[in-house]
Order: sequence, then C-alpha cells, then structure tokens
Amino acid sequence: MSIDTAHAPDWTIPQDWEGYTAADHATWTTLYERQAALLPGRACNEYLAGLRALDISRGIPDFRLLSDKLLALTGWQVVAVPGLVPEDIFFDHLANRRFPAGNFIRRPDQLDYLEEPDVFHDVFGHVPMLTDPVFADYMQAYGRGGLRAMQFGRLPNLARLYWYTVEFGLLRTDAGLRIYGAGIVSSGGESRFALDDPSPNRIGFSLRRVLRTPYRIDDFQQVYFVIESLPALLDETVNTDFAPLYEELANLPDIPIAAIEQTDHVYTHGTQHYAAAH
Ligand code: HBI
Ligand code: FE
Repeated sequence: MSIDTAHAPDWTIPQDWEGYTAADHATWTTLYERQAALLPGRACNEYLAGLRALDISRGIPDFRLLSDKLLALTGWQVVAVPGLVPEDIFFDHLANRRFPAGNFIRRPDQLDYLEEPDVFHDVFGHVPMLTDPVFADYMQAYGRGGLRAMQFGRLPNLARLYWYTVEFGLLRTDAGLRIYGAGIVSSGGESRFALDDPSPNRIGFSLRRVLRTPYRIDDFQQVYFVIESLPALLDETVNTDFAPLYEELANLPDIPIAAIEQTDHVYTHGTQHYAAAH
C-alpha cells in the first residue's frame, strides 16, 4: 500500500482492508484506547456521540461498513485515498459528501506524530463529526467553497478556515471549552495542550479574522478559535458572500499568528511560552 498505488481519476483506491496486518490493527487499537480515555470532558458531545455510534474501537474499520453507518446517519461516505490528494479533487469529494481517508496506518515509531493524514487521523479524527447533521452540511459547504476559492485565487485564505475549524476548532459550551477539531482529537499531546496549556491564545471565531490568520503545520497551534455553536458556524459559512470578502482580503495584510486584535473576543491571552521554546 504505497503512495504509487494506481488510482482512479478521483484518486480513490480500494481500501484493501484484508491487507492490514495484525500489527496495523494493533496500532489502531492502541491509539483508539489512548484517545478514547482522554476525550470525555474534552471533546464536544457531538464528537463523543459520533464516536460511540460508529463503534470503531476494535482495529482499523472497514470503510464499507463505516460508509453504511454514515450513509444512514448523514448521507456521507468514506472513500480510500493513498494520502494527500490535489486540492480540487479533495474539494470535489467533500462537495459530494465523500470523505477521502488515507488507507495506510502510521508505523509504531510514529504513534505521536506524522505529517501525512493516515487512517487513524482521518477516521478517528474526522468521521465522528460527520455523523452530526449540522457539521456534515458544513463540510459539504466547505468543499463547494473550496472550488470557488480556487477560481478566485484565494485558496490560501480559505484553507485557514478548514484549519482553524475542521482541524483545530474549539467549541464554547455551558460546561466550558470543548474540542471538535480532528487534528486535536486524534493527537494525545494536543488534546491536552489545546484546552489546558497557558501558552496558546484562544479567541472567539470570526470568519474575517480566521481568513487572515496564518497557521503552523509542524507543531501545536499558537492560536485556537472558539465557535459559539455548530449551527452558527454553518450559517455564517453558507450565508456569507465570499466574493467581496476575497476582494477585501486581497488588500489586507495577514494578522501575525500570535497577535491579539482590538476586536477579538479573548478567552485566553496566551503566554506563547511553548512556541518561544520550540
Ligand atoms: N487530501 N487526503 C487529503 N486530506 C486532506 O485533508 C487534504 C487533502 N488535499 C488537500 C487538502 N487537504 C488541503 O490543502 C485543503 O484543505 C486546503
Ligand atoms: Fe485532517
């Protein structure tokens, strides 16, 4: 199962579930048990309910069975891809309610970190939220928006929306801040850091603000954005005309990653100690 595997024009490949070794399944189960123990009280209820509904605790899930469950819940499917796929291909899948998931699993010496999205990140991280009807619509809207952003030449801005919501988003609840981002829930270190560490800024979500804020792909985030609710995120995304927004952004500078703006709703003014030391 290598990156060179022949793929269709939409980049999908057979998952080859039968091809996983006992060690591959054991890696999944190790990661599953570690994260499942950490996430109650940290991940949002929508994520935790999704994780329970999918019943994926015992080895790498078979995408055929996973898609059957997901189709019945929200009309989404999971399709296998060899790793990162071109942006237009990725957005086209999302716009059609197909989530492309890497079919390979990390090696045992990569339990804590790897750069490419593997089956654990993609399925454990992303798929539980796709059982939520509101989030399911948000992901589809993002796929459609991605295709439009490419036409406007503003994909680098829109990619920040994906990053700070789908991958690293936090949600305000009456019980406190909760995680819904896949990059956090699939990471042992970041599922603690994102909520508990005094280092990062935690700022109320604003679409304009997020589109102007760069991100880091190689370490814990320096800023997390907190949404008020999943429906509010969906509403703002589908009811915003991005064309004038993109025009505006072309003439505005990026906001430095750790900056606090006058108009920010600040949950945590972080020390940035972690970023300074790494
Ligand atoms: N491909 N498989 C996969 N997974 C991703 O998360 C992904 C991708 N291709 C492009 C991409 N993400 C991002 O560049 C977009 O979100 C902008
Ligand atoms: Fe991801």
